[in-house]
Amino acid sequence: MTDYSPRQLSNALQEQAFAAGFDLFGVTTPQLADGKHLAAYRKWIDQGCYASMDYLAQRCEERESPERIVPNVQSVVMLGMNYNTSSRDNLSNGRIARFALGADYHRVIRPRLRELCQWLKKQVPGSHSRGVVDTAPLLEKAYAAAAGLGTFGKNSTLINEKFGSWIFLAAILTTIELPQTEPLSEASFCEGCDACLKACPTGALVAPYQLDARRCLSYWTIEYQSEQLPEEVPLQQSIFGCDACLDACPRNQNCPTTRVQELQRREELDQFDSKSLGNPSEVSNEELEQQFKHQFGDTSLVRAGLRVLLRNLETARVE
Ligand code: B12
Ligand code: SF4
Ligand code: SF4
Repeated sequence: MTDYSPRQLSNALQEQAFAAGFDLFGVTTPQLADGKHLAAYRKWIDQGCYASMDYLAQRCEERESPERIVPNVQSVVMLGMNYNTSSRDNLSNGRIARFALGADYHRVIRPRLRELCQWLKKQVPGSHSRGVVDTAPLLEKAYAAAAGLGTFGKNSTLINEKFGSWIFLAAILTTIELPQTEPLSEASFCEGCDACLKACPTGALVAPYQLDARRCLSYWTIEYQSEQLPEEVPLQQSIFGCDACLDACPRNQNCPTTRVQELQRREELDQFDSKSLGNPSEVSNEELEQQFKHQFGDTSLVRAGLRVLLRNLETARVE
């Protein structure tokens, strides 16, 4: 066991995290000091804004108590990883959101979190830490704001002063007590601006800080799994995810690009279409699937799956 003070331990953990490719680090308490987040979440669920993402409604209570994720949790360490790639051009067959141009971020982040938890265990034997990225019922943006990683933008993303919205969030819940970092002042980023609300092609940002997933193209192109999209969904050029409200944000211009190798833009995505996987009239569905997994198996595209992507490609309007 290393004889660190809580402050030294926190500094050393930050160093480990930065060496592992994270760019932002902060610590907050398990109970959110700002009650509006949980209230807003409940309202969001009650109003049905989660669309068909039932897992968000099912584990509603757990979001109020991270104790249920890690018993006796004392600190929530929030981490941010810059995923910005060089500015995104239109792909030849539509648009893939920037977060999905490299490897699937879950694959990139999870092993790094595991290593950090192991490192913590070595420093404080008997402690327990768990890393989460999306999978646990945790309001990641609210915790990141509380830990001072950035503030909420009206587009509902967490925005950092240097990296803009182009950051993935992850958390380590730990039984170790670590000194907290300070939140930033809330309203500063968005004062006098509503560019994201104007840019959203579907009116999914129904009010500042409020996104209705039933209107959001990110939801329709990734999460909605049915054979056909409803006719009224204006896919425009989106084939996977949507960045319109991020691209429009003055905070998201000229941000540094990621230093994580796996998150670099994958060139083969520029040519992504059904033909790049093989001529559908010549190859079986099974071969097409295999080819898709072979080429894109480590990217986020597999979350939607080939069938949904082909549906989107067929529906998207390419200019
Ligand atoms: C479900 C989900 C979605 C859904 C719903 C999005 C949403 N805004 O909630 C869909 C599929 C649409 C989606 C889309 C995207 N997602 Co998503 N998604 C999630 C997930 C799994 C849960 C989010 C959640 O709990 N939403 C519930 C609602 C109630 O939360 P909310 O909209 O943020 O509402 C808060 C604010 O309204 C705030 N609030 C209320 N009133 C007020 C008033 C003021 C003044 C303020 C300041 C705040 C405030 O309180 C609410 C609760 O905190 C998180 C991971 C996680 N576990 O947190 C990733 C996450 C939010 N997604 C992420 C990403 C990258 C995206 C996309 C950019 C992907 C893309 N390009 O297509 C888009 C962005 C769309 C957008 N404008 O938000 C990142 C965001 C990183 C960041 N910098 O913020 C996350 C954190 C994943 C990660 N681990 O990095 N996503
Ligand atoms: S991701 Fe696209 S559809 Fe969803 S709120 Fe932002 S601009 Fe609107
Ligand atoms: S576009 Fe303007 S209002 Fe929207 S998040 Fe960015 S700064 Fe805030």
